[in-house]
Amino acid sequence: MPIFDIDFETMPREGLEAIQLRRLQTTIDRVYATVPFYKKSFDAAGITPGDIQTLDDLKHLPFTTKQDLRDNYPYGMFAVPMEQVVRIHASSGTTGKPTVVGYTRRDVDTWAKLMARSLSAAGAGSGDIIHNAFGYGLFTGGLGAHYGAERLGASVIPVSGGNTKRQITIMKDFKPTILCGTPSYILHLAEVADEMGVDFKDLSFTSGIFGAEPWTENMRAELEAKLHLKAVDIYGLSEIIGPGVSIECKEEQNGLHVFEDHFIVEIIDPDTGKVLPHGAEGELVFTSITKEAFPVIRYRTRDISSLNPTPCACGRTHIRMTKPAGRTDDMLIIRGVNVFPSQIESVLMETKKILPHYQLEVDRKDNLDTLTVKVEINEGLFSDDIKSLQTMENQIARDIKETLGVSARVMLVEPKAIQRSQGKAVRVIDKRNL
Ligand code: DLL
Repeated sequence: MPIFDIDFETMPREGLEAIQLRRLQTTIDRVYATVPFYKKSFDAAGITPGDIQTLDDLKHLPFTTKQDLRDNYPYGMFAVPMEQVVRIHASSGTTGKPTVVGYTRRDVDTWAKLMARSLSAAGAGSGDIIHNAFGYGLFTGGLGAHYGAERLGASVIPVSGGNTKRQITIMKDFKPTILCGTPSYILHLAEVADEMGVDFKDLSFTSGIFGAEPWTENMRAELEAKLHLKAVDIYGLSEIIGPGVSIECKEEQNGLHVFEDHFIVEIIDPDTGKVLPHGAEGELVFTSITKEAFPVIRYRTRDISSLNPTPCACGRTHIRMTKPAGRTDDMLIIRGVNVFPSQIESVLMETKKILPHYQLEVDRKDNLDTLTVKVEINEGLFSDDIKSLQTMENQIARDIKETLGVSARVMLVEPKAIQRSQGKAVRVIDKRNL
């Protein structure tokens, strides 16, 4: 399959690392001179820009955290004057203030190129019509994919999220070939298509580019079967650039290539901050090495993944990160057992009779955390007698216990009982602090 930026994406590691070092050093010099936060944090760590002589020296630099960005809200981390900033986005900010990020004209251009690479990795080319159901607005998904599609020369339909019935009509009439959106919203699209009597088999999609939230291999299988397309995972975050940090290639669908000529990726132990070797699971940390307005040094994402340096069938030499299982702050600790919502999703999706719409409720009773898993079942089953529903609930609870070691109460609910998302799904309701 053609590679959009063939010279950079398939560059031998030695050349790639030489570029990384040069770009890293330039970025470090620049942030030290222009962003008071970095000058202060490097000084406090006793490091000067001149100390960064090799890529390995990166590990001596202090981390940047979400809290640091909040402390400098809204523009304190910008490395250029506002006159050079042409775009502002913000992260969803589920807790506290959102993180505000800025782009210069060159940053927007870099981002468009990285998203063109991403779409191309998913099999898209200039002849494709891209149905972009990522939300437009402060969220980076919509505009990120939009600019990438235009850069690729494809035709983009800027539908955004919501207005779901109309989206189905557009899919039928405009014949888009590539579908972009969050997996939970795409699942909802599939559900509405079903209700409208539209079969994806009769639509024109070949690839789906899904991301912005964790989703499991089981969910991939379900979406691919329902939508008759190949689904690839796309990952990114506002603080680094938005979508376009990494993506799976359609050939392998196995790990997301990080665009390493623009971002240096590390995996660290979230407790000690120590850099972990390839293959080990830990927290993703990124350093942007080409950003002008909002460069970040060793930004702690709180996302859990691991790195795989083995060569890929697609020809790209950029390292692959495994599908993120979730965020450290989304991890539930139920009676001492750690569990990510996506692990529960995996177990649920093994049960054929239930629908992949679910929500987890965490509460505290008698000083112990409790977990309730609400999951929808299909119409036919819901009219079954109470006893057989209870049997099924118990069976799923047993499966969860056996697979994850966590005790949960399972509640089967009727179709549509769980609110549908237009963007990122709300998977966990935490009632402990209400
Ligand atoms: O979600 C950017 C994006 C848009 C990525 C469209 C992919 C597609 P934020 O709103 O800042 O940016 O949220 C970033 O979402 O730290 C992860 O926790 C999560 N996330 C993003 N992509 C994935 C993914 C966009 N593929 C946060 N798998 C990140 C798992 C993901 N989690």
